[in-house]
Amino acid sequence: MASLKEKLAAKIPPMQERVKGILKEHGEKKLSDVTISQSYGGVRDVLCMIWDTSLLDKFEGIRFRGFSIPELQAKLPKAPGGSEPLPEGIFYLLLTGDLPTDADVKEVTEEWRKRSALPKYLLDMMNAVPKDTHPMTQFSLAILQLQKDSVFARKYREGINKKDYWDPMYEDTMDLLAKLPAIAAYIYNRSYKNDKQIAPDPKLDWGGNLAHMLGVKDPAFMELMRLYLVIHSDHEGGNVSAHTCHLVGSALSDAYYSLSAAMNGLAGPLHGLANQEVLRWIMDLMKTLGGVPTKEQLSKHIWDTLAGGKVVPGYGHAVLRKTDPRYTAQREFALKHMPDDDIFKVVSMVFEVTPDILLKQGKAKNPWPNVDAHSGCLLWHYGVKEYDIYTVFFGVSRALGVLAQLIWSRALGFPIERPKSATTEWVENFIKGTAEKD
Ligand code: HAX
Repeated sequence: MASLKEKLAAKIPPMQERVKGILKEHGEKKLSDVTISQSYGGVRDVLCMIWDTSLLDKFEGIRFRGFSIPELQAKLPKAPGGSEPLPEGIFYLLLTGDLPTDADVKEVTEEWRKRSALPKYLLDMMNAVPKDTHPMTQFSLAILQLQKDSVFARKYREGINKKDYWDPMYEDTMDLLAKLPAIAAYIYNRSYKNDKQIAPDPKLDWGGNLAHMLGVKDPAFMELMRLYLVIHSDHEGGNVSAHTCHLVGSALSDAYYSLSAAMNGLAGPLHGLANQEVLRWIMDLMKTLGGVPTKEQLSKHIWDTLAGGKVVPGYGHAVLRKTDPRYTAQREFALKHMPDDDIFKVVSMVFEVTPDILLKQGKAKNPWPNVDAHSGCLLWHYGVKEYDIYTVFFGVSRALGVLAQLIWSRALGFPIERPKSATTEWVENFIKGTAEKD
């Protein structure tokens, strides 16, 4: 059986030819025009980058290499006795475009297990960081520290031919992904569990091991972490974490620099940090109102949030215009495993009440919940109650997608990114028809 790396190597030349052909025959065709509002307004809807691992439809939601979340739940291999897909399988799919077999997934689990030990220099650095440093800062620092061992950076120094860039990028990706669950668990146990670290279980898969190292014994939590790590893995290329990884990598910064930078973007409250913000907002609400609120109390709380000039965390999206299927997958998990949980009841009530209020307010283009509206309540239910850690789990998952694409970006020889900018004065002159063009 060919290894994952051999399969990938075989897929690269035909894909390079495909892209070369597109560029040769159709390179001058326009994908997008850009308006002044788009330039000032976060470049919304400007189709100008290539991201092969996944694609987002504003009404249907994400497809990973063409597969929806329910399709992945049906088709990706599972842990023995489990019913949720294994994250190793989504990585295999994102990287190769092929659905893996059980044996393919086993190979990835083995490969990551072999590379998973955290070096002493990393632990020394992590132990020097104040424990009350936000977990996302600790996570980004740890990834950056590992850059010392980048195969790509070493090979580049040694003068590697650019046609081979993908190979050391693959090695860095595998080394890094292998270590992320242990890094996340180390941060959690050090910051919140008196440094009581839990060794990985060599019999477990990547996601199961993260659950195990967090010290939660319930087998349903392992299933939750597997699902969580699959659904957060990729969301096409324009979101802040994916685009940051892509941009930094385009300077031939290695996987460590690129992912660490991506995590700093994920740590923003309008992006991945929204998952902790949702739970903080719900806990504040339950504390103020003494438990599960009535719909009237909840509506008032939402209106108060909006009146305070704040966003309702977990609602809205820059692309999506319907309920996020990642939200739906988590809701289904909750309905199956914890239908009577009080926080789940509140999350469900927020879902009933918020869209109408956002529509009435008339500002948000999408009043529906996104992925972050649900994840916190699931983690809390199984005892992971320190919500500042939640975005770290998102980061462990997001690494799967952005690094798979990073390997492809080097395989396809994507150049350094350098969009053109303008000054406001230039825009004013452009409107008057007097701007100089270069
Ligand atoms: N609550 C209140 N107001 C909201 C809102 C919400 N949930 N979502 C959007 N709006 C407001 C915007 O702040 C904006 O207001 P101003 O005109 O005063 O600036 C207006 O509605 C138009 O915004 P939009 O075009 O609908 O949304 P954007 O594309 O600019 O932003 C965001 C998309 C996701 C950042 C936005 O919906 C938001 O802030 N949501 C809450 C935070 C959140 O859940 N983030 C996670 C998103 C998913 C993700 O990336 N996960 O990692």
